[in-house]
Amino acid sequence: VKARRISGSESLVEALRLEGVDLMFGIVGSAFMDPLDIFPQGGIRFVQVRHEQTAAFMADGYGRASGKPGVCIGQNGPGVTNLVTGVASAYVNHTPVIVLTPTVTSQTLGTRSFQEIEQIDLFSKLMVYQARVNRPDRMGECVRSAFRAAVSLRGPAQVDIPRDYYYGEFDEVELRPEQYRTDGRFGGAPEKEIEKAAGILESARNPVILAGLGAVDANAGDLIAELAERYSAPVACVFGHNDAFFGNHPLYAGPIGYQGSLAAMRLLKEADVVLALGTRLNKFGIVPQYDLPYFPTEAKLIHNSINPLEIGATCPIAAGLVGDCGEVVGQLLKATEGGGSNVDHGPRRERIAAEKKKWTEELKEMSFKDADPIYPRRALWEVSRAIPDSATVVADVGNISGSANAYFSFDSHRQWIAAGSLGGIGVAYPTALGVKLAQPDRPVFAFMGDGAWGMTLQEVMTAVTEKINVIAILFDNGQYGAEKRNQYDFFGQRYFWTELDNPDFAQIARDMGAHAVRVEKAEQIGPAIQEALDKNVPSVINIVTSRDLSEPYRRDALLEPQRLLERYKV
Ligand SMILES: Cc1ncc(C[n+]2csc(CCOP(=O)(O)OP(=O)(O)O)c2C)c(N)n1
Ligand SMILES: [Mg+2]
Repeated sequence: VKARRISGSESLVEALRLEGVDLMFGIVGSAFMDPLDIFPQGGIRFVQVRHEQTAAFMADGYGRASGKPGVCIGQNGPGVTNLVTGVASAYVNHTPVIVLTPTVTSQTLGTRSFQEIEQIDLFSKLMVYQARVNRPDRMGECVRSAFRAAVSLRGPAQVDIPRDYYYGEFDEVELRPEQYRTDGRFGGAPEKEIEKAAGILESARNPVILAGLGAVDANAGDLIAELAERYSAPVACVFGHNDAFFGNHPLYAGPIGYQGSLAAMRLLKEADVVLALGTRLNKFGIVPQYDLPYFPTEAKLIHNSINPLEIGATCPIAAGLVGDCGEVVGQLLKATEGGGSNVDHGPRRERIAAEKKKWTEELKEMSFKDADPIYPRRALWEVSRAIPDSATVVADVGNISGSANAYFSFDSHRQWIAAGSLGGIGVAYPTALGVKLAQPDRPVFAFMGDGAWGMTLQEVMTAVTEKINVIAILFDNGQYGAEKRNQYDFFGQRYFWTELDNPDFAQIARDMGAHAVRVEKAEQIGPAIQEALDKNVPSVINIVTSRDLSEPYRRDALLEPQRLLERYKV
């Protein structure tokens, strides 16, 4: 291949174009104005947000919804520090994201110049890869390395670019992704370990399968279904990954974890073998729910993760399977061919169906309580009935949006984008904007509380200008409910800094150009959602709920206050 004569900016844009990047999220800044000028010719649509935190969340949402890296950028200094929370989110979510951080000129690096901070140090614990371009002709190479890392190590990768390197010319060869990286998929586990795991599976009478992000990443749902059918094993989704298995499958048991499905947890509790697929079995995701300690400590655990550091890290294992979830399930299918005779299939399936039926009735009973305005769980129930099966849902952290866990199931992967392990409020709406750009043909909903909404509502302007038709479902209870719940449990119902004095959010959204309604009766929720779907424009449905609170996120991390000094006694 012949090299072509190219400038620094062109090298950057070409590297992105050849990766197939057609979207970038950020706010204009002089620090990258030169390449920005040629984004259109490079086929890159620059999506202009109102806060760089949104840009990073959008890149995470885009990455999670598409499997391809999202790309974000910010002005050196403040634009880059504004990216941090979204990047942290992508890091803990294992999302491939490219973070471009323009920096001060190479002549002034390290002189505490205007808008200079140590951007490499700043992100050192939040990236799977970092490179500072150290000469213009290495621009493209650094970008390619970032993609290689983001795709194969699953996380954010940073390219720090001194802003004088957009200029100057050099020769560069055109390289396509298949020439410098793989698609990031890894192989299966060693045969010896597979044999061991197969033997354990064969010995089981009540095996239960848990599925996590690895199943989504590997698109392994159908293979998992095949294995589940062989053993009539219920499949539960681990916390935060309700789309790791399919709601329309008879062996789907529901999600475990915070306010999840009691059917799934009761079935898991009596498992003699647990096959955990594509998950790290994070402790937070298996703490007791509804007063039920449900994780079976006596069961034999077969643990699969793509990351060897996660295997056996939280629960003792009987077998560990390092490898791609899809590959490993394929290996297990082969190794157990003709198996499954140890299980009483008929009674087992009846039991699973009965547990699911019982839980649906219990959930309905928990939801149908009279309140004025709407009881929060009633709102969740109505929303779950009104949104179409094809929808993707992005949920925030919060007492109400968190309790959405048990109300929604999905028939394909990448339809449930939870708040993620960082656990920040205000993630859902910006993440959903990125999700919608990755899945333009699906209706995309974002659930969040009024506290979360206060952090992100300015992005309705982004949705309107960029025509990103996300439907925001705002559960407005006039409080930081999840934290208020802790004050109820641990602080003698003294409520401090958890009250919110809200404006008319629907009116504000209309002023920003969105379709918005305020809903105060449960019966209005379904029609309001239908109307927003029909209009297909950026929409905000402000559901006013009562102040009733569901369970706290955790009871294990707070204690009764100790006040020894007179001054601090209540
Ligand atoms: C960025 C961030 N700040 C603060 C917190 C602590 N926090 C957790 S839940 C919560 C309250 C959420 O209130 P809201 O969004 O209104 O939802 P609700 O609990 O009322 O349903 C807060 C402040 C957090 N998780 N993330
Ligand atoms: Mg609230």
